[in-house]
Amino acid sequence: STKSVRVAITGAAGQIGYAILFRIASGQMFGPDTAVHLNLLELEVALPALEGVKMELDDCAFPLLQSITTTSDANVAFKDVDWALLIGAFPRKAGMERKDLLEKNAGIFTGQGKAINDNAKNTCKVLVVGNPCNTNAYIAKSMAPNIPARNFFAMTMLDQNRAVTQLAQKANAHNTDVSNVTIWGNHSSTQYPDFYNATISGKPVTESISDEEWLKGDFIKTVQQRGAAIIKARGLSSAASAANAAVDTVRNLVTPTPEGKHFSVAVCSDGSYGIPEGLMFGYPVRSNGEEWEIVQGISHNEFAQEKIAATTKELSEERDAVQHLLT
Ligand code: NAX
Repeated sequence: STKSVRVAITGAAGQIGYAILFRIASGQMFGPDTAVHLNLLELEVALPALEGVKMELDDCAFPLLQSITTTSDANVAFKDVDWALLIGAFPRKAGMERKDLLEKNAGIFTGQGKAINDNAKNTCKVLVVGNPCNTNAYIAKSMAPNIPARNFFAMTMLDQNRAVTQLAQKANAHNTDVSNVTIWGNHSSTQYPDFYNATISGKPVTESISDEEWLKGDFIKTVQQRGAAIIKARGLSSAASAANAAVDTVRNLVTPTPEGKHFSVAVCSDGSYGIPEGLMFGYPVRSNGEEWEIVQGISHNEFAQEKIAATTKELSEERDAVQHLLT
């Protein structure tokens, strides 16, 4: 018998949903030997559109795709799932304060955290993409005591991929030459894309790119503001690249990480690098295909320490803003 995985995807009729479902169903997320069951959750108003997406999935006749469930009931969507990809979220509207955005989304992620707790396998893994993704993951984790805290993740891989390509282009290298770029902290404009500990063709980035002012300035700013630049150019936020990063994140977690390499994902802090325990913090992580660990022993200069302090402060404030809702 072949292996199979049951995956819930929320916001499945949205932009990222439209880009990710076909990649999951084709085997790009769980590999060519794993059959896939899709549990698709949407708001009731989006169920007709979701039906159209289901028709297109049917029309691909994917060999690995075993079943498609569409629903607006979170208890149905998370029933017996091995993975939950939480993509649907309340979008930021013009004039909305960050606090309003946090509270709007807290409503969604407390409910989904409970529904995961009550219905998913207790080995379920949860990747949050919907923004603010670190704190949404913190909320879902807090509401799901039956699921180990280490099974919750928030996505910083799109930021890593953006950073890798910026470094490669600057150094006239290929993106496969760039390794071990870590996105520290929040998936937000306070993130710290760590170039000091990254390498190009096995050597420190600063050997290939001597312009350290560019690295400390425009490079970081470009990565931090890439989302806004995409919106400006396309009129819509990043979708295919976000879906690609979610595929990368899950693959990185379910595949042994090559020796000497690591990748970026936000996980529940155990206090590593002085970050408050429990925060969903972007770290360098390695996996053995089953379990993951935070890479230890990376050193940070004063510049990096300041950046990490700023993103830690922002995440602590986000946590404090939603804490009263987690009962
Ligand atoms: P869309 O607005 O295209 O799609 C979101 C979908 O979620 C909609 O179809 C909506 O009906 C659905 N939805 C809303 N509330 C729901 C709920 N309670 N249950 C189920 N479905 C619900 O957004 P899209 O472009 O797909 O982006 C989705 C989220 O990803 C946004 O929050 C966005 O900010 C976030 N992103 C996160 C990124 C990251 O790197 N972590 C990058 C890309 C993206 O910006």
